[in-house]
Amino acid sequence: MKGGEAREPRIVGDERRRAYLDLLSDVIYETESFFHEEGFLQLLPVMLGRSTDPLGPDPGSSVVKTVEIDYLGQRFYLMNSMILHKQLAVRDIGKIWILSPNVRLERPERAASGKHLFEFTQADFEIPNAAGDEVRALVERFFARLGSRLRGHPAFRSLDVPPPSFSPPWATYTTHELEARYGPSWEEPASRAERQPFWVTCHRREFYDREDPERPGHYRNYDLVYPAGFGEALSGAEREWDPARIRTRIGRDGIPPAAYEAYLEQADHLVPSAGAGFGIERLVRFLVRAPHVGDVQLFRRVPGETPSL
Ligand code: ASN
Repeated sequence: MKGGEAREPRIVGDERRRAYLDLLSDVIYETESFFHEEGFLQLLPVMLGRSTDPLGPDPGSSVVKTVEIDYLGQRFYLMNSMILHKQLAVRDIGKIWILSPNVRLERPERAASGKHLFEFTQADFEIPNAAGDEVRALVERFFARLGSRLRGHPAFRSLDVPPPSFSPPWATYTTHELEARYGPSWEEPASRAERQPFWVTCHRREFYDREDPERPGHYRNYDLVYPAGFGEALSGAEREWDPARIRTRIGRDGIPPAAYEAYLEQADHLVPSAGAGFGIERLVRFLVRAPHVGDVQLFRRVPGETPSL
């Protein structure tokens, strides 16, 4: 750089991105204070585990691979999510939550969705002996409180974006209803059609989501979807805790049991629980109406892009 030339704020970029980061910081603060007020114990994240979330079968998931690391003769996996650790932790601790960094090596085509990152942070929580209704009510309280706390945030004025106005309780649909209305790729059209976030229940996916014992083929899980085309906000479920059923589901999903040996060894000690996780970056992207979720990251982690550092 020649002397006297104006230095561009190369990492932050422009004023818009600075406003995104200001809001992000306050979203983290409000998330932390909400979970503390609700009596959750905050745990520090785990990044390497002997088992991690398989992220499938789930039509929404497209990871190329789970990162494996061999260290001192042991095999570790980089966290896709801390779901399995959450399930073990709730038994002894009670209500827990974690700001959990997740690495998900998505296919490059996923960049076009506007909502996929190969590294992001989720607010991940779990409640022992809870039902899905309790979790959904908690999430609605979170959004209502967040909306009122952030309404006067200067970022909305400087970005010329309307401040959030969340008015739960929100509509609930089943995946079957949405598939019938919009076809198998229902998420985007359904999200575009709604003005408030909405719940979608009954997805066929990972072994840790509970299958309804009274209605096989139906699942006691739920996603929250943002309106205006912003797509999935949160995913969660009542959990499967019966070790025999977990083994059957792992077999049915064609997942190599060796990657779940450590988890299965402890599966006899699982207790019923329910929880969920929501991506912090997706939440901020929705609040500021950013074109891509990577825009709210200081160091973008968009599939197929080369990061600055
Ligand atoms: N955090 C999610 C849950 O609690 C799992 C995930 O991120 N895949 O269900």
